[in-house]
Parts: sequence; structure tokens; C-alpha cells
Amino acid sequence: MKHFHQYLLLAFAILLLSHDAFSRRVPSGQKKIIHFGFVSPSTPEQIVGEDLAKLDATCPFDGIGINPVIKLTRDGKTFDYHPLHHVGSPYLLTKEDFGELIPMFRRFQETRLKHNFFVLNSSPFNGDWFDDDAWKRTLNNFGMLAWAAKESGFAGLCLDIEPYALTKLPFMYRPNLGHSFEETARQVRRRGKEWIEEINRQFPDITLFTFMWTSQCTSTLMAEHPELLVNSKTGLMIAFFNGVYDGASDTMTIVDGNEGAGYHAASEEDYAKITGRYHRFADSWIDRTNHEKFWKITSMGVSFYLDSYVKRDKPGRYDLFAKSDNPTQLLATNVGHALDYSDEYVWFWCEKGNFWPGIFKSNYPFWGDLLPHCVEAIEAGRNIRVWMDKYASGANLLKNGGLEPADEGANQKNGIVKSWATWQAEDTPKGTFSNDNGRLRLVNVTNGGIAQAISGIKADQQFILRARCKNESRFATPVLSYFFRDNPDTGVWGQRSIAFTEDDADGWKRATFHITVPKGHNIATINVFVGVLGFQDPTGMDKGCLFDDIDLQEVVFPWTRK
Ligand SMILES: [Ca+2]
Repeated sequence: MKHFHQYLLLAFAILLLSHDAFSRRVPSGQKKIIHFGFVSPSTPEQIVGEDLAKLDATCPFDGIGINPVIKLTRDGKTFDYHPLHHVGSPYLLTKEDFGELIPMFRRFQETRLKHNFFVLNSSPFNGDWFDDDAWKRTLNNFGMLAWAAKESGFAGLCLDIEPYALTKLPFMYRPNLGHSFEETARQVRRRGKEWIEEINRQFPDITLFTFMWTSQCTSTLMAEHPELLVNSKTGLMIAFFNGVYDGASDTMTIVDGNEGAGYHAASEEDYAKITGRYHRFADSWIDRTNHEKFWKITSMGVSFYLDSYVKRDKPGRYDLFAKSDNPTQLLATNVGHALDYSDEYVWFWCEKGNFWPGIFKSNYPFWGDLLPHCVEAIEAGRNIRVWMDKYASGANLLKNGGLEPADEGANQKNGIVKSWATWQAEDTPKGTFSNDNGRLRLVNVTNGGIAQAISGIKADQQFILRARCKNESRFATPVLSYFFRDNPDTGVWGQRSIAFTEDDADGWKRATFHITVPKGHNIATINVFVGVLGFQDPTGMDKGCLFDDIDLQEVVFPWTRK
């Protein structure tokens, strides 16, 4: 019995642990979409004097990545310092160096861009991890940038760890420096710990955003053989990741942006794969002693490469334009999936376009001209139900949605309401259908209702389906349902039912479906059903359920209009 209790406690502890493990997952309404890319205001001149309300008008984002340019004055000379480009820089940043920048970046809090990041790369690291002087500069400068991010009201820093040549590849192992790989890896792990401790010291609870992090491990082979990376450009990165998790506070957040995978994604299945791979492999390179912290503080991001939705002369590896006859709709759909699957952040890499034309300096055209309606499409993806309501066509595709009675003399079995078929299951007790002044009343029905089919349906079409119900029975649960039939008629697809939960006047309730016709099944027909499930009232006094106003409207967004 004692053992049994121990098992119970263990099971409970595991439950608590697994709950805790998802603490970086935020509710859908709190998820954020961040802009990174070629257009990034970097200097005070680019913002000072601007009416910041204009920033919100043409962008659908919650934050922006900023590539900071810092004016340094050293030895009587003033010059621009770009942390992304100054490999081996001898300068130690100070708080005073950020004097002009912080008030400017703070002003972003007046706009919708509230979750902002300074974008940095590996340039401030040094390829010789044993060089103490270089390391002091690295720590100091990252620390000052973290401090400046905090003072600017930013969410944190973004470390783009991709091995660009311009960074001089600090995470590449260099045997010529005289240390074995193992010795160097131990040193890098110590440095990684010191690095994140300094960042946490300057900015407690910082969000460290990365475009790619441990999600670079994407296979069993890579998971089981990290030594395969030793002689690559990123040979020391695993040691660095481990140092970061040795030192990270368990209240900070590390966002793994999952970069490459999201750039290809074109369906919900693709986002499910990205998520599955992340949860299978992302902790593989991390010391087991840090797994609990890893899952507690690491947040799975989902990426977009917006240029891939635009027709380009040389599309390269990422070409979502070619995967859809309506790239704007694909974008809206993908944003919805990306937000569903991300833990907190969805991010866009945007190259040859500008969301802030006339405000942020850039030679690139407005994204809304490159990809028509893309600003609205991103907003729609974020809140698809609201947008579907807004763009419902207004025309009811169902015949007699008002449930008027059948014509005089019509067959009552199939004509309680004109144009609707009635149905009751054969294996449970049957009740009665009647038309009550243009409303359907079902009494003592245990499994039955009325149905209507609409043909000519195509994949990707979107609909809103609504109905009203007044439940005067204690034994019946009214439902609104739909399903699809394919062509040729081989089966029923995607059947869904919901209860009536939305309040309406006079004791009536409403139910609403937002429907996107799935791909891949040759869907031709949508069948709409209202009815009840339940039991017969043993007293025989049941008043049943009333239904009315069944409405199926196509949703036509500005970007889907023919
Ligand atoms: Ca009616």
C-alpha cells in the first residue's frame, strides 16, 4: 500500500511537472506577431517628429525587430556603431551611449508595436573563447544592449545565431587555437552560462528571441550524434545552448523561432509537423539535468517568410506563391494555423517590402501593393471568426431558412417545413415534428431533425452557418450540425455538431459555425442539420425544442472576391 501511495505521488508529481512544462504557452488572445526584416528604424532621425499613430494604420503587427545603430563618441570622434557588423570591435558600450535612442524607442509604446526586440547576431562573440579581454567586451556589450532594451520598454533581445560569414563564425571550432574540442566546448558552456547571467542581471525576465535555436536538431541522427556538428560552422553551438540553460533564470523566456520549417508551411498538416518535430527533438542536445528548465522557459515560435507569397523572378527555395491560386488567402489561413500552433510568438521575416511607407525609410514598395490585402489578411488570420462575420455575403444559401410551413397538401413526413427533409433515427423512440407559426417544434424526439443539402461547394470556400433555438424540454439537447459529401458520393466528411450556447432574446439561444471547406476530398455538397439528441419525457408533458432562422452565408473577403 505504501508503494501504491508512492506511485500515486509520483504520478501526481509528473502531472504537475508536465503542467509546469507548458507554462510558456499563452492563451490564444495573448499571442503576438512580430515583424523582422530589411525595414527597421535604427536611428532617432527615422522616428523623431513622426506622428506615431500612423505606424498602426498599415501594419498588422504587435512588435518589431530593430537593428540598432548607436552613435559612439570616442577620442573626440563621433561615428555609427552597428553591433551586427562590428566583429572584433574594441569599444565597450556604456549607458550614456544610448542617450538618444532610449526615448525614441520608448515612444513605440504609444503604438501597437509594444513587443519589440533589438536584433543582434553572433558578431559580438569572439572565435577565441579563451580570450578574457575579448570576453569582457562581449559580456559588457550584450549586457548594455539588454539594459537598453529594458529601458526602451522592449520585450528583449533577438539573437540571430545563423552562421553568417560577416560574424566571423565564433561558434566554429578552431583547432589552431591549441585547445581540444572537448576543452573548448567546456569553455563555451561556461561562457554561455556567464552570458545569460549577465543578460538576466541587466534585464530580469527578458525574452530572448531567436530565429533558430535548438530546433536546429530535426532528426534522430542529429539528436543521437551531435558530434557530427563538431567540424561545422556551428560546432560549438550545442555547448553554448547548454551553458545558456545552466545559467538562465527560470522566469525568463527563450523563443525558438523554428525558422526554416515555417517558411515552407502551406497547410495545417505542415504546422502540425513543425510542432511534432519540435517536441520530439528540441531538447535532444540539452543536458538532461536542464530538461525541466528547458521546457519551462523555451517557447516554440512559428516563422513566416513574407516574400515567398509574392511572385518573384527567382523564387528560390521558398515559393508559397506557387502553392496557391490565392496567396493572400493562403497567408490568412497560415496565420491562423501558426497562431494556433505557436506557444506565444509568430514572426515574419520581410525583405523587399515596407509596411510603413513614407514613415520608415526604404526603397521597397508597400507590402499591400506587392501582396494585395495582406495587412487585412494577417489581421483576419489572427481573428478569423470576427472577420468571417464581417465579410458574410448577406445572402442565405439555404432555401426557406425561416422555416415556413410546407404548401397545403404536401407530404407531411417530408414537408413539415418547405424545402427541408425530416429524419429520425430508427433505433431510438420517435417523437413528433410540427410547424409552429414558421418555427419547427420537435417534441419527444430522441435523435432526429431536419436537413438540407447545398451542392456546388468547393475546397477552401468559407461559410458562416447560424441557427436559433429555444429549448423548452428538460430531456433534449438541441444541436446544429453540418457535414460534407464528396463527388462521387463515397462518404461523409468533416461532420461537426455544436450546442446552442450564445444568448439571444426571449429565452432563445444561437449557435454559429465558421466553416472552411477542406481540401483533398473533392467536396461537392454541404449538408446542414438542426435537431435534438436526448430522451423522451416520462411525464409526457414535454414541450420540446423550437428552431428558427437557419442561415448559411458564404464569406467573401476582399481578397477572395472574383
Ligand atoms: Ca420563422
